[in-house]
Amino acid sequence: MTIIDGKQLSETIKLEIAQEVAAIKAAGGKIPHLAAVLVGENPASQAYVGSKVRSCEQVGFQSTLVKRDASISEQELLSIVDELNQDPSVDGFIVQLPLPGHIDENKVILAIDPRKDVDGFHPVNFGRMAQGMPSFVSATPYGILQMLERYNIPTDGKHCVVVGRSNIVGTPISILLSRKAKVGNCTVTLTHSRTKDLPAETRRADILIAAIGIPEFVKGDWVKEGVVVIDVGINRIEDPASKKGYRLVGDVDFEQVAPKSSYITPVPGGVGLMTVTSLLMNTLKAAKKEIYP
Ligand code: BQF
Repeated sequence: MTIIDGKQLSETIKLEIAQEVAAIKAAGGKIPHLAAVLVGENPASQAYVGSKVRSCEQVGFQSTLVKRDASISEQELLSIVDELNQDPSVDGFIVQLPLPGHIDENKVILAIDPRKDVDGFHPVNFGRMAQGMPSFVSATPYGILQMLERYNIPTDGKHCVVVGRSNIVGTPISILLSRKAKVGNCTVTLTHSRTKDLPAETRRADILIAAIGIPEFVKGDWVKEGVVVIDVGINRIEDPASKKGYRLVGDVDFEQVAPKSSYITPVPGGVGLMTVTSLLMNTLKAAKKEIYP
C-alpha cells in the first residue's frame, strides 16, 4: 500500500512553478497575478482563500484578496467580477464558493471571463474540457489527474467508479477519465444518491473516486483488494482532543480501506492540497495565455 503524498507532490509542483516565475521575472516579464473574491465569514472559506494567497506568495505570484461583507448584493458582486474581467493586471481570478443564499452562484460564474476563469467553472471551460479542447480544468479534477500521472498509476482500460455527481468534482472527473488521453481511457461508472446497490458498484472499481461529502462513508468491504482510492472528502468532525475542536476526515474510512488499497490519498494532506496547487498551475497558464492565446 502506497500513500499518495499530496503535500510532497504539491511542493514539487510549486517548485516547478516558482522556477518558471523566476525565469519570467529574469526576462523582464509580468509576474502572474491571481485575485480571489471572498464574501462573508465562513471559516472554511476563509481558510481556503488564506491558503491560496499563501501559496501564491510561495511561488512568487502577485495576489489580491477582495473581501466583502455577506450582505453584498448580487449586482455589487457582479460589478466586482466585471472589474476583474477588465483589469489587465489580473491574469486569473476566483470567486470563493459557497456564496450567501441570496446570490445566484451560476449567475456569478457566467459573468466571469472564461479566459480568466482559473477555477474552470464557466460552462465555456467545462464544455471545452468535455470536448478535449484546451481549457481551464477545475482545480480538484486537475489535481487528481496530476496525482495519477505523477505516481505512474495506469488508467488505460481500468474500471473507475466515481461516487458523487457535483459540477465541480464528480461530473468533470468522470468525463476526463473516460476521455482518450494520457491519463484517461477508463471505463467510468458515475454513482450518486439514487444508485441502487452502491457497495456492489464500488467493489467493481480498479480506481475509486469518493466525492460525496459524507465522513468515512466508504467502508472496507466496499472495495476490492488492490484498489486505487482517491478521497476527495474534506469533512470537519468534532474532536474535543484537538485544539481547534475538530479534525478533518475524508469520505473514505481510511483505517478500513487503506490495507486493501494499492494506492490511497490521505485526508488531510491529499487531494485538498493538490486542489490549491492546481489553481496555481491554471493561473500560470492564464498568465502565459496557454489556453486562450
Ligand atoms: C488538506 C473546498 C468544499 C467546498 C469548497 C488542503 C484544502 C483542503 C484540505 C483546500 C475546498 C477543499 C477548497 C487540505 C480548497 C480543498 O490538507 O486536506 C487544502 O484549501 N481546498 C475550496 O477552495 O473550496 C471548497 C471544499
